[in-house]
Amino acid sequence: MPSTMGSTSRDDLSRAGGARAETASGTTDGTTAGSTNGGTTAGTAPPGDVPVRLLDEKGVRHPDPGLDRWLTDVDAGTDDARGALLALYEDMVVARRIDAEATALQRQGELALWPPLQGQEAAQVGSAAALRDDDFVFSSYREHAVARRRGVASVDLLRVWRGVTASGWDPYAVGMATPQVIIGAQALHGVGYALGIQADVERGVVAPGEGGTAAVVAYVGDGAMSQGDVNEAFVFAATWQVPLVLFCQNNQWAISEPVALQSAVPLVRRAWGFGVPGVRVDGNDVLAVLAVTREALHRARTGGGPTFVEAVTYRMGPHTTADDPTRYRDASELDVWAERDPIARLAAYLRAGGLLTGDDEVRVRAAADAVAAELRAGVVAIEDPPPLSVFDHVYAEPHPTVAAERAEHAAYLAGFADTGTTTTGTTTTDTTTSGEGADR
Ligand SMILES: Cc1ncc(C[n+]2csc(CCOP(=O)(O)OP(=O)(O)O)c2C)c(N)n1
Ligand SMILES: [Mg+2]
Repeated sequence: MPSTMGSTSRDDLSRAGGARAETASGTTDGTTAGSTNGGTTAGTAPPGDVPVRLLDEKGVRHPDPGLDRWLTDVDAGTDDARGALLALYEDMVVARRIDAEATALQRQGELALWPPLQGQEAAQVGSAAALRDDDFVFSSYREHAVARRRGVASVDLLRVWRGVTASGWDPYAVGMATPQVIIGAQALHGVGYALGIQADVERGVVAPGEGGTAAVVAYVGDGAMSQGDVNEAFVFAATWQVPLVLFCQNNQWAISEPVALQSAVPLVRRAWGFGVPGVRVDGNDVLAVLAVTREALHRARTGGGPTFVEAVTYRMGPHTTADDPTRYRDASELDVWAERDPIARLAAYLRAGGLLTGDDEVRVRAAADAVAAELRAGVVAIEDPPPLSVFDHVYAEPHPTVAAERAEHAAYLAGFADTGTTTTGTTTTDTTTSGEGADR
């Protein structure tokens, strides 16, 4: 095989990815506001490839009967409606502030790693705002704003990334599983949970609430769409018609691989091939995201089965703090997407309607700074767990291999210690310092 073949075609695709990133949101010509799908976001025919949108890049609101009917609360023009809109704005600002603080904490050695969400605030806040308390979320590692909206305390968002625990929160307390790092696995977990909801209702274990049953949202990335797990999840979800929303944040990149490498067609078209209705939405428009997610959840709750949402957005930062995106993407791409910033867009809309005053902006900024300060103080105060506690929860029951590895590591650690007391795990009682392993 010619040795240049792979790299040549890969470069071509990379460029295609850049071009697609430029056109994917369809926001350059200003013609795409509103639904392109006859007023319904996921009907019987495949939707267009142009994302549906309610707020254009300048923050101008374009009416759309098909989507507007899901937004009567935020459109009502009442104090409550203004409060709801400001809450969306504040959640996005605070999410970005937490993200910046976490990135700084990683740079200062307080976190091992951090996957930034900057640019994806509208996709996350808008979709999470559509959820009920009894719904359940399965996410990847980047959905910090979703977790916060579910009720996860800010400092708990960072525990895993400090390397001190396997889960920063109790999934059942907030209705959101521990973030998944195995790409796409959470799509199958979501299908399984949704099957459980279905079974509980069918057997009368749980009665549907007002507006229908609980539902599941599983968040995946554009890269995850190439994983077997996600494709299997589509098959099961469609076959069993489970109450699931598969929410894809197409942020244009899977680490250094552009979305054009994952799919020759818009990702949303894949869903229809599985028999799952799909909608492509401007992921930087929080109102459109809220509307399409509400519609999808309504379908799920009322026996209409799964829906796929492709939220077209952009990862403004690196994949993680261990990544350097300047090695694989043009700075010009960032300029294009900066013009589509989700927070600036909502702010422009609110300001134009007199819904966001200067005082409001000062208050929101102060609230975000307070969250960041509390976060920093909380994170640096986290104590390291005993090193051997890493073995405690590998299996629920004792396991000989884990026990052997644990003993070996205890002996190794003892070689460094004056006393054995600092190296013991939470379940060990052996604090002796035999000196064994000191020469390893
Ligand atoms: C099964 C599996 N394969 C590969 C990886 C390595 N990996 C980590 S993140 C990532 C890219 C994921 O991209 P995408 O799904 O678009 O999500 P994003 O990071 O953009 O949010 C890969 C390949 C992994 N974690 N799991
Ligand atoms: Mg991606």
